[in-house]
Amino acid sequence: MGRWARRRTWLVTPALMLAALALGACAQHPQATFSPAGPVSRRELGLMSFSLWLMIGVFVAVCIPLVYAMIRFRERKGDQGLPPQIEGNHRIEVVWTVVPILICIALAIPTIHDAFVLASPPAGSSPLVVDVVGHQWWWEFQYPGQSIVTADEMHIPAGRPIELKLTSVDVLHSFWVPALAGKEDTVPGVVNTMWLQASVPGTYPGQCAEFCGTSHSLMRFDVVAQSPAQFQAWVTGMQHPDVTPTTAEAQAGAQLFSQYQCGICHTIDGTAAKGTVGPNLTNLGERAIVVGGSLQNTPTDLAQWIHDPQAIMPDTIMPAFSTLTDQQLSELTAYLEGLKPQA
Ligand code: HEC
Ligand SMILES: [Cu+2]
Repeated sequence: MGRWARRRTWLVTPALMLAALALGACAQHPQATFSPAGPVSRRELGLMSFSLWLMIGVFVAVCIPLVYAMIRFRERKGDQGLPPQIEGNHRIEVVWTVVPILICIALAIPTIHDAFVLASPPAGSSPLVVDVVGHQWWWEFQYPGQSIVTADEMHIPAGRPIELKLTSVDVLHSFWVPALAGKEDTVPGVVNTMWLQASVPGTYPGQCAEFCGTSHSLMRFDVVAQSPAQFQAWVTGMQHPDVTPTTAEAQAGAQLFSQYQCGICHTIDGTAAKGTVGPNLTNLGERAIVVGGSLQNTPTDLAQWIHDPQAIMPDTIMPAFSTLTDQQLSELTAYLEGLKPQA
């Protein structure tokens, strides 16, 4: 590389980096640690910002004397031999030993304090317990107190601590809702715990944060925080599903569902379908997303999924039902979209 080319690289690289930073700051990022939406993530961000500012302080405090020394004590024409050596200067040795120790203590105190605060929900609060199960490549949410099992969308009441007990049925996954809390691994045979809370109702996107195989990047979910009354309505609806098809088309779909034995893998509460290998489809018609948000909950998307799941989620264990005709697919999806709570 010639001298000019090298100089150009020096100019272009930082310019590109600055541009990337500036552009990165433009968009809205709901899935970002920097927009905390609950007490846990807010505390975590506080700790992160505190460390960051402290580090920036250290960086500046080191750079200023460094640059000063480089200029002030640079080699000049006529200099002879080495300048005076100060090795073993006690005062300087003490300063640069004690100051870093103080910095470490300043970092350790809030870190340890917050680690204890975040270890369990606040004393005296009555957290809602949700069991989270990671599967390749979808999330299952069980509400042991309410006898509810669902997938893709974790409904929670806003303003109340949620205690999560996390595990996995296959490989390591990591449960992460950046706006609400830090990550927690899910490990087969082990139950890890964490808690989170959403301050206000809203939909907070989450993502598996541990590489877990082919479709890892598609292993997404939503946390749907609702007002306590809305959440209670959701609970009641999940406990009282209406599984009677209302149209002839949906009726035919219900028959296809049992004929093709979808119930080997799927449960629909209130029917003979009791499989636990795949997501529980109770009240599926109520969900905004399916397949972790890779699809919208529309008849077209559902039909596409049943016809060829591999095209959407490579290596999923859901088999393709490619022999179903378009007519049969719309019957099946009419049945599934009709799965709603009792009116
Ligand atoms: C061998 C087990 C198996 C069988 C049989 C099976 N599925 Fe699935 N199904 C799955 C798995 C696993 C998933 C989750 C895929 C993912 O998101 O990673 C799934 C996902 C789905 C979803 C999306 C659910 C959600 O929560 O996002 C629908 C709808 C669905 N299956 C319908 C059917 C229908 C209809 C049939 C029968 C025609 C069927 N499945 C047969 C395993 C199965
Ligand atoms: Cu995963």
